[in-house]
Amino acid sequence: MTRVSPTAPPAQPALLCALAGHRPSRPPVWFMRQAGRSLPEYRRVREGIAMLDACVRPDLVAEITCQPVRRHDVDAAIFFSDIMVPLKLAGVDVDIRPGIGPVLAQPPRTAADVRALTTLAPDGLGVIEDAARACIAELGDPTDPEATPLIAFAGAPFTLAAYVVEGRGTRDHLAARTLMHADPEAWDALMTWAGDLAIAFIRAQIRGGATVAQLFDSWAGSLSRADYARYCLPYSARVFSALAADGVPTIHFGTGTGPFLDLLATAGPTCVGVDYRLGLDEAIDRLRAIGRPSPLVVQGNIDPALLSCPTPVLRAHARAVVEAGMGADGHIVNLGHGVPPSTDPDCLSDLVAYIHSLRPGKD
Ligand code: 1CP
Repeated sequence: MTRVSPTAPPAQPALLCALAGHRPSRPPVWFMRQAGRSLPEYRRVREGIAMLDACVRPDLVAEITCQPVRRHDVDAAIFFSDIMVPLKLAGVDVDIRPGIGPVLAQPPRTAADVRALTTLAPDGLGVIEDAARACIAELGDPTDPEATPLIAFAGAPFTLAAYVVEGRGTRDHLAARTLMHADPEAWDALMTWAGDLAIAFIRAQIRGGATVAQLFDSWAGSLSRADYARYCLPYSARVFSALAADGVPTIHFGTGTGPFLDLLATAGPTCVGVDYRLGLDEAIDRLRAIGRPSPLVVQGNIDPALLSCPTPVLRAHARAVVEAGMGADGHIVNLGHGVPPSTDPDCLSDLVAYIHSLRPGKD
């Protein structure tokens, strides 16, 4: 297959350059879950404000979104929100409890419950758009090559549906996996609805100025390849096809999805996020073999556990990840999952500076 020429990348932020399959002058890097619990300035501004209340305050969202950009010099901001926000805006009684995570007051128990739920549409997306616009006021106009791009995100249909059916995060998502087989019709309605919420939530962020979108399928790793292919992939593919029509480059990340990484690519994103369990070189080989995405753009996959290792150990690992990324057309450096809350923020700043100092392939 044709490889995209690494020469003469257009004048645009490093993140967008990599997403177009080019090699910017320095490797772009950002961290999943960079905005949040690892930062003392985050804990300070969130004091006494419930998570889902914080997500509908544009001033606070913009402040928290920009904190890691100011502190770490990362190449992208991720919109501060949560995958549960579109559910909340649709009127679902959901709360995010400290130390637990999302909890639904009344998870649907019958096919009729599912049907009633899927008639709900998000209301108040204007606040999300306003919040994204407030982020852009600090990050810079998206047409400016010096601006820091804002990444929109949403939970993928399966991860949203799993929370809805289970009522909270679980390890094996038993009830969700039961429903897809026991009542494929109810499952189809639930997944189509979850996809619509994801599209609406991301589009509101794009209207406010986000120029990239990432879909998080955090729980997809609990599925077999066959179940993912039949009961999840078509719904995620629908989200990517809607966003492609909007002309926004997209990233598809799933935790523990190494065994079916090719299917994540088949869903149609611009870039595939690789979690820390799979070697980046192996991931690239597998994606090359199927010719998707084209150009081949990957994101990842520094093991978050190494953030607590001595600096030389972390740097050697980060360097190996950057070198492995040279096998793709474009590479966005990131973690292979989110920043652990206990991470020393200085370690992240140091890691960004180190990655920016690397000229992959040269000494
Ligand atoms: O009070 C707090 O500080 C709550 C902690 C917190 C934060 C900071 C939650 C609750 N959500 C968030 C922000 C968040 N969540 C962001 C924006 C910030 C950033 O990434 O920098 C994003 C993208 C998410 C996405 C998210 N929420 C995912 C997908 C990503 C992943 O880590 O796999 C998932 C699964 C959630 C649900 C959720 N929300 C919060 C928690 C603690 C959880 C996970 C709970 C569980 O494991 O069941």
